[in-house]
This record gives sequence, C-alpha cells and structure tokens, in this order.
Amino acid sequence: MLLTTADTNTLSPADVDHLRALARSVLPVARGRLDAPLMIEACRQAAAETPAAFRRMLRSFLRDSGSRGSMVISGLPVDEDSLPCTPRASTSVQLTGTVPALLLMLAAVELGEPVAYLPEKGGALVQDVVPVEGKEDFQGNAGSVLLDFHNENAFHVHRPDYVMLLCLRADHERVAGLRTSCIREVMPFLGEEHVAALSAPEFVTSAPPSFGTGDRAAPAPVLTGSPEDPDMCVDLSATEPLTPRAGRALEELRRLFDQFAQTVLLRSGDLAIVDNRVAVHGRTAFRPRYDGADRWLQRTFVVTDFRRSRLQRPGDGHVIV
Ligand SMILES: O=C(O)CCC(=O)C(=O)O
Ligand SMILES: [Fe+2]
Repeated sequence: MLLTTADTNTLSPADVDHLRALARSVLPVARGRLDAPLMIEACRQAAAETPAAFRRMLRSFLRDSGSRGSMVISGLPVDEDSLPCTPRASTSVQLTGTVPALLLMLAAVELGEPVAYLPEKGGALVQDVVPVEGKEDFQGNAGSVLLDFHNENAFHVHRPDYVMLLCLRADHERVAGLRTSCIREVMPFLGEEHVAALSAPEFVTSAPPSFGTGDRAAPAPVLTGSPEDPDMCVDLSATEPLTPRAGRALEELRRLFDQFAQTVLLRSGDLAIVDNRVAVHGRTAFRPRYDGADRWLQRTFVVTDFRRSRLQRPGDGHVIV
C-alpha cells in the first residue's frame, strides 16, 4: 500500500486554538441547529475570521486542486478523549452543532455552500460515516470491505463539487485508508481509444445503495470538458458500460485508478477534501468491532454554484430533493 503524506497541510498550535474558539462561538446560534439559515449565516461570518493559513489552504485548493485532486488539513481541534461512543446506526447524522461538525461547516462555507440529498440520511448537512453491523459487505460508507472508487453521487446532476471527510476516530488497527485517484494523473496513460470511449455517452450510473431509490442517470460520458484537463464522473460499482469498448475502457480506468491510488490513514483531526470533479475516492477494508470505539468520520458535501440546483432546493434551502 502506498502511503503518502504529501499534500498534507498542518496548522500551527495558535491557529488550532483560534479555530476551536471560533467553532465554539457559533455553537449557541439557532440552538445549535446546523441546517438553520441563521446558523449557516453565522458560520459564513465566522469563516471570515478563521486563521489566514486555514483560509489560504482552502482558497488555493478551490482555485486548483492539483494533480491529486485532494488534500488533507491535519491537526484540527477534535478532542478525541472527550468524544462520545462512535455511533452504530447507518442513519446516524449530526443535526446540532459540535466542534467537529462546525469545523466542517466553516470549511464548507469557505469553499461554497454545504448541501445534502434528501433520500440520503434525511438530507443532514453533517453525516456520520461509521461501520454498521450486518452491512460489512455494503458498497457504501456503512461497509467495511474495500469500497470501490467512485465520484460521490455520480448519478446525480447536482453531485457535489467537494466531499469533505473529517476524522474523529481512526479504526482500531489503523488500517482503514481513504483512497483517492485523480484523472489528472491517469490521463497521460489512457490510450486514445479508451479516451474516445470514455468521452462518449455510453455509460449509465445508478444511485448508490445509500439512496435506496434505484434512480438511474441518462447515458452519459465519463470524461467531459477540456481534453487537456477533463472532468470525470464514474462509480466503479454503479456505472454500467453500454458498449464493448465502454466496458474495456472502464476496466482500464479501474487498473489505472489502482496504479495511481493514494491511500491516507486519516487520524483524529485530519480533514480530507476531495475535488469530486477530477478525483474518485474509496476506502481500504478494515475490521470493525462495534464496541463504541470504531472508525468515525463526519462528512459534508459542498457545491460551488448553488444557484444551479435551485429547482431542486425548495425554499432555497441546502437540501436537494
Ligand atoms: O470511509 C471512507 O474513508 C470514505 C467513505 C466514502 O466514500 C464516503 O463517505 O463518501
Ligand atoms: Fe464516497
């Protein structure tokens, strides 16, 4: 397994204290309700006061997510010793503020707007990513077998631009790795015939099992936009090729994703941000114990163009229906 610490940014102890204080300062707003418009506005105001180094990291990633399309900011103020037990239900979400949940919200409003999808965990803006007993083989974040590479919600026209994962607690054996792979690294090694197939509308992607809706997108290409630096949209466990050449191209993509995969063992306080337009992500297998001390991430999605999804966001809220 290739482990890398490149693209990891660390904040100074003074900046960490500053961020903790800011997150705490918004806790009482709207009785802590994360989806309240007042709370989101308070986060936006607080985000303007985050340490300059934190803002700079997010801003430069927003401008250019680099050859890997992902980054980690490490050492955020997650107080591992005073965390409650890791939740055990697949429906587990954070509806009211805690310091970790507010750190996600502060980063989200700096990058764009936080969004969630109504069929997935009720549209909560901060969702728990935890292993769930009986769902070990699930191709979703409740599972603990290898999770295939995917663009998040690849089937959805308003899929997120960024996926943020904040680690509260690592797995017992410290083997669960967030895997990412970026089309920018893969592209030079894709043969012309595969690029042609991936650029044709010969792929159908279904909703992930976490949606429970069975929705399917219209046939679409995997690669769109600039041939120099394309966008990518694929889910290796939910995208079906419609032609033989599309099937061969998907297999080659799978091989290259593995070859260029970067695996990060997230530690408590690490915030991973994946640019969902150019990078896929997944996770290595691990062994949960369901003892209250299992791996626990919190996740928030971000879109940069909020207006574009307005038709599917009743009341101009942050939940896409
Ligand atoms: O567990 C992980 O590291 C990633 C899970 C995942 O793909 C997600 O929550 O979107
Ligand atoms: Fe995911």
